[in-house]
Amino acid sequence: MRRALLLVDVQYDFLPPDGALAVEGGDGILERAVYPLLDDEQGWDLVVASQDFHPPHHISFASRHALPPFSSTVVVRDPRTGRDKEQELWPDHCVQGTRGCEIEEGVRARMDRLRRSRGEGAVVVVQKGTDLDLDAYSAFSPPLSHPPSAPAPLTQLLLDRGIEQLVVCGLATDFCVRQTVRSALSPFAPRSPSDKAPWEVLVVRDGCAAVDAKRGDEVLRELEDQGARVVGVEALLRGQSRTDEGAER
Ligand code: VGL
Ligand code: ZN
Repeated sequence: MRRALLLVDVQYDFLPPDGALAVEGGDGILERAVYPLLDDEQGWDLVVASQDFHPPHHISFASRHALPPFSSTVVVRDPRTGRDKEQELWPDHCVQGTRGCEIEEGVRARMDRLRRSRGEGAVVVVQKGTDLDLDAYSAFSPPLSHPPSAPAPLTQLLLDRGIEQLVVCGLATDFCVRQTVRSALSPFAPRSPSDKAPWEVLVVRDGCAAVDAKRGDEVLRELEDQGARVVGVEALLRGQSRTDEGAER
């Protein structure tokens, strides 16, 4: 079975101690789940890391609207649909070229090691939220410049590599992980919403951390209801989630 690991937004701005939008317990997922999953022995056919990658004055920054972060939302026009929508407001975060935008160095070092041992194409970084006036929580969200009729770049990558199981972990459970998993479960929506994903989607319970911990637990239940499998990292590392292998190795 061809398997891919998808690391969502493991960037300094989402990590304690000094990320602009630090997720409580976000640093705990590194040693517990992310680093062990990036061990060469895990044998991923593909590792993808998403990177929240905003220009200065991004639409999701409270500062742009002269409002306080977290406390409120604003109604903005979605440049894709032309319709109004609610936009959550965040502190300035993951601004292109800043340290906060960088993928955490332990993750980067392990991705570099995998590139050396398995080839350049074995590790791919996908940037999102790059359009000034459009936010993107999902790693599958294409930039505005992408042809609307074409599959999202990440969907196309997973199809090209023949991926059959996608394992997701990262930050934050209640925002970017949630939307990424929802996209992964319906990769052809809204064009062909009934076309099922050609891959199984697993979410690593203890490989994620939420902005709001209680909400994070609700989100995991929601994702399970929608067809994702929620697994613990221990079982995953032991290979018990590889449906084409014996339970024990
Ligand atoms: C995220 C808020 C704003 C995330 C990104 O990675 O979950 N949250 N931008
Ligand atoms: Zn963001």
